[in-house]
Amino acid sequence: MSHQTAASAPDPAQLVASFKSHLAQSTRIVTIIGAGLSASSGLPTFRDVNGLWCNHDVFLIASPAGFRRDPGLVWQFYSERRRAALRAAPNPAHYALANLAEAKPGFVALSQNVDGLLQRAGMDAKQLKLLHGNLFDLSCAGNCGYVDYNNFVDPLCEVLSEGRVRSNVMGADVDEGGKPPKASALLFEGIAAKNKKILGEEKFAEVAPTAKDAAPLRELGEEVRVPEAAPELHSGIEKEELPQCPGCGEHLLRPRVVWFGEALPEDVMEDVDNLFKEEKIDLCIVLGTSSTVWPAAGFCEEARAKGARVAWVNMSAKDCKSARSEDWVFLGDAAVVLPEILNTSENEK
Ligand code: BV8
Ligand code: ZN
Repeated sequence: MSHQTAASAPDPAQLVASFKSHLAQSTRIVTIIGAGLSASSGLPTFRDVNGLWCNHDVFLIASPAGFRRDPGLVWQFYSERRRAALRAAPNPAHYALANLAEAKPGFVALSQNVDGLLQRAGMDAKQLKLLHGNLFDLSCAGNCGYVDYNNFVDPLCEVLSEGRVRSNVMGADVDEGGKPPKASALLFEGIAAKNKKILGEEKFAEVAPTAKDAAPLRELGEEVRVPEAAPELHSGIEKEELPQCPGCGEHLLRPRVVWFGEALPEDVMEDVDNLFKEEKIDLCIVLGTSSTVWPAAGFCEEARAKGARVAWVNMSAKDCKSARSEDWVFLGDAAVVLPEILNTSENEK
């Protein structure tokens, strides 16, 4: 773990000590949580997989439009993430936060994560605001009001059973080096479909693309996006094969998560607004997030406006975007950093 304030790199021990003494005096503490918290539990972040799943743009899949267009594909995406989260376990950072919440009644976690690991680490639900929903709650896609909380059934139906989903799942073939995923069969199909359309059947047969054709895509790194071709492809899963809403019997069930373009849960946003309306906030910990998705990306400045000192915990300095000289910046794995900086004597179980 390397520590620094934005300005100069003071002595690390001194930095941890100054953070711990401020933590000890703090009563109202807010932590803004992202996928980095669960990285050490083996769950890939959105960054790790380059924002791609089966070479589909995650932002397209995690959207109402994506669900209307191909609910089968979207359910494959979430079914895989449910399975991965069920198989994962909370890491020491989840427990350190649950302990802090128990020790500090004025602690609130604003989590963008939908994996359920903080709940499994025993964090009190009153102190945990799930900004983007929960993979294990299901609701009616037609909004008839039906909700199935804490549904841990896997697979939810035959068509979503393991192995029925295309070979590579979100981040499945990301090796530890964090290199972006290799071009999948889906991508090859996509390129093929595109070329067949452009060239026509006979000409295409001659020049069908090979793995070599897709190789350059991998080298391009971060800003790679799915080539036009892929969107044409369809999961081939019929609506009848997917989880149906038992409430109205007319619509599909959907994962009760917040998709891009959808508003955050009203009750949660009310709590968040009150949090930033009420009295002073002493400390804001920005944990394992790239601060790219709104409105969560704006909460740090709202906490700062309420007088909070800010501490950043992230693997990459680059993602401690609006860190200021007086902030604490702890660079490293959350599962290592948090237990160390949060274990002030009275917080110890
Ligand atoms: C809305 C649930 C309006 C589903 C998710 C203002 C400006 C620009 C755009 C917008 C704007 N306002 C709204 C938008 C649009 C959009 C948005 O923000 N787009 C972005 C892409 C620019 N926002 C929305 O659409 C929101 N809705 O605005 O509605 C509205 C209002 C009224 C009525 C109707 C509509 C809804 C956004 C929620 C989308 N759902 N998730 C699902 O999970 O599938 S977002 C999803 O992506 C996550 O929940 C999370 O929020 C985000 C990923 O971010 P991170 O968690 O930070 O993960 P990331 O991979 O990016 O980074 C990982 C970090 O961890 C890195 O920093 C890395 O360095 C670090 N790390 C890695 N390993 C470790 C580590 N750190 C420590 N230890 C480690 N081991
Ligand atoms: Zn319904």
